[in-house]
Formats: sequence, structure tokens, C-alpha cells
Amino acid sequence: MTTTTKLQLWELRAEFALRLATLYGKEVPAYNTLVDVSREVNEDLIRKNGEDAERLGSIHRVTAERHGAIRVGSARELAQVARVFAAFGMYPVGFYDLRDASKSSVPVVSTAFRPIDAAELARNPFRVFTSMLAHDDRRFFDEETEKQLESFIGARTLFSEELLELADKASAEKELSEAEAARLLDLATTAFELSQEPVDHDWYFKLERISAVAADIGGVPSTHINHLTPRVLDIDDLYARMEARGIAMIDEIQGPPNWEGPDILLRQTSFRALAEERSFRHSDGEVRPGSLRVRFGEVEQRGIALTERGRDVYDRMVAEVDSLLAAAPAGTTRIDVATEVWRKNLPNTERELALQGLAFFTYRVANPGPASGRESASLRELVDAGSLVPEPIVYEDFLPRSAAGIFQSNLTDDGSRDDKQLGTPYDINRLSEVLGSRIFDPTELYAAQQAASLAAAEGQLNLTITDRPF
Ligand code: OOG
Ligand code: NI
Repeated sequence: MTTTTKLQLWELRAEFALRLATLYGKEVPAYNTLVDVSREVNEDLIRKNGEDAERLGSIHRVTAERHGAIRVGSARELAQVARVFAAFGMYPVGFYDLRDASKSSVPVVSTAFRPIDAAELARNPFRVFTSMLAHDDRRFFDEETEKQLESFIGARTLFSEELLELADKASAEKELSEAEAARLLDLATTAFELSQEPVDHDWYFKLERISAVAADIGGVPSTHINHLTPRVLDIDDLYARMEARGIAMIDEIQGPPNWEGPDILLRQTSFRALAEERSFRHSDGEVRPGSLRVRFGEVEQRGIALTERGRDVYDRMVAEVDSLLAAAPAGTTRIDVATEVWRKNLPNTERELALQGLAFFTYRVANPGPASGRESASLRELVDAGSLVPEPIVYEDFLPRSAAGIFQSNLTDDGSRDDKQLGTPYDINRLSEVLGSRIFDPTELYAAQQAASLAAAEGQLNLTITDRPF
């Protein structure tokens, strides 16, 4: 019998995601339209395709599913964000270097905070793409600007001591009392609210000339949610419906093309940043109204996670699409080219993606009969005999190039960068040090999930599964 009224981390996470959605919907009403249209798309698809439509996630999970994006200015701020998210059972996964993934000036390195095990993801998969300004990267910032950024960002407080201590308590005890949970949620949500404080006009626009992203991070006194992204089961349908409502979307859907094979990795699109009112403090000391365009709406469709081998194929296909597109007659779209490249390079069934070791699956024991009495059998044999059924593992992470595309397509200009200078070296290890905890490698997480399911299947079938393609 349990008499506790304590809240578990996943309950805190689900509530945090809801509160941020309410906040963001008030701040950016177009987000509510996006959520409504996403729901329509999902419900219509399920009506049309039934159970098949839910293969990559139940309607319940997909309807509630969001990712957020935030941006912080320093190592100290990133380490604090990590403490806040840990209170919601969200841990750093993956390293993304957007400085190199982008032609324009996007001086950030990023990770994503999310639940890391399957049961937690199923309860609530909320994740937040989190970028840190590389303020010491000489390609973007000269010495004077670096010092100014350091002192401006060093002087602000994004997260109060009370919030950080409550967050630490939640992560240490893996639960919080109702009263403490309510306080944690209030403080955490408020930390991501758009500040009404006037923005220093000259400082903001000095940074904006270098990079609009840098200005959004280092030119304002606090952080805010940049966007919240619902998940849809058919992003092409969503795109068309948004355009039909007169909402201008970015030119292309980022990531894999629409094709007849299984959904892979992640497809994303967004609508352009909207002008939002802010007040500015000018050099004459007066505060006057103005507007900024930095926040936008994004939507995504998730597919199956790729193994390292699958990811190599994907990266080669992306490069091939680039070179074909460069040589193609005017008017050819990336999507036209990509669909052809995909048909040529990737098997178009889940089963072959699994058996060629290109994508991650868990394996469910369905019909043990043909395997009985055997000491070993190959994975292919067991799948052919119907003893094992591959179930796709959904990609829970991000794509650096799409992320750069999303950043970029919402910038009004490219800013400036000097590629003759040496960049600050960042990688997953260095960012882990900054964060104060190890950043998980997404591929290792998927591989462990797949391996665990095969080990369980071996136990159930009482044999060794051989000839694994991964
Ligand atoms: C993050 C952009 C990346 C995604 O979904 O790839 C991103 C940002 O704009 O801060 O959110
Ligand atoms: Ni996003």
C-alpha cells in the first residue's frame, strides 16, 4: 500500500512540458494554431490508416509529444540548465556543432536534454535542444566583443539558487513532495518566460550584425523558449494545411524526403519567425517600443533510428543529393533529387533495414515453435520463420544539418564570420566537462536497447541468435 503523495520525475516532466506549452502559447499564439493543425493531421491519419499509423508511437504519446529549444550564454549557465533538467529526468544526449553545420553565423554548440530509457520516454518524451554560445570563438567575436559578452552574461542570473537547490533535491531523491514540486515548476517555468525588461538597443544590434543568434542569447537579460515543437505523423500534410491557412512556411522540409519506404530519423519544418514587441533602451536613455523576430514555430515527424552503418549511408546520400542538385537544371528541388537517391540506396522495408543492420529495432518473440529444440539460429532465419518480429526504435534525437537549416532559415541575414580565424575546439568530451556530467552518445543508447531485447529473446527461445548484422 502506498500513502505517499510524492511526485515522480516523469510526472514533473509531463507537467513542466504542459506549463511551458501554456506559456509559449500565450507568448506566440501561432503556436496554438500549429498544435491544432498537428492534432487534426494525426487524427485524420489514424482514421485513414488505423493501427499502421501508430507504428512509430501511440496517438497518446505523439499528441503529447513536444521538443523545446533554448539558448544559453556560458559554461556556467549550461551547467545550471543541466541541473534544472535533471530534476525532470532529462539528461544530455548527443553533441551538435552548429558552427560548422551552417554557412551563416550560428556561433553555438548544442546538446539535447531528454529521458534516456524506453520506459521513461514512453511515459513522457519531452526533450529540449539546448545551445550554448561559443563566445570565445574568434571566427565570430573579436577580443573586445568576447570580453563584453563575458561581462554581460556573467552579470545576469537565469536560475535562482532556490530553483537550483530544489532541482538538486529532486534529482537526488528522484521525487518531490507536492508543495516542493509546485514551487519547482513555478520557478522553472518562469525562468523560460520572455523578459519584459528593456533591451539595450546598441548592444543588441552590435551583436545582431555579427549573428542574430548571438544577439538573441547575449543581447538580452534572460533566456526564453525559442520554440516548442509538436510531433506529427504526416509532415507533408501538415505543411500543406498550414500554407492553406496563409501561414508562410520555410521553403523546404528539412531532413529525409517523403518516400514510400519507412520513415527514417527526423523530418522538420517551420514557419518564419514572427515580429514580437519588445522595448528598447536607446543611447539617449529613453525606452521606446520596437520589435524583434527571433521565435518561430516548428513541427516534426519522427522515424526510425539508424545504426552507425545506416547513418553512414544517410550521410553519403545527403552528400550525393548536394552534388546532384548543384548540377541539376534550375527548378529541380532537393526533394525531387533526394527521393531518387533514397530509392537507389536504401531498402524500402523495415525488415531489410533491420536485417542489413541499417536501423535499430527491438525484437519481439512471436512464434517460438520453429525455434524449439535448437541451440542457435541466425537472426534472419528467426525473422523469416516469424519467431522474431522487429519493432522499430524511434529516433529521439536531432540532426545537425536540419538544426542549422532551422536556425538559418529564420535569420534575416547571414551575419558575419571570419573563417580565416581558428575556431574554439569543442567536442562531446569538452562539452561534457562544461556540463559537469557525461553527455550520452545516442547511438550507444539505441544499441543497448536493441541488444537488451535480443538478450531477452535468447532467454525466451532458449537459443543463441547468430549472424547479427550489427
Ligand atoms: C535550435 C534549433 C535546432 C531543431 O529542432 O533541430 C532545433 C534553436 O533554434 O535554438 O530546435
Ligand atoms: Ni527545434
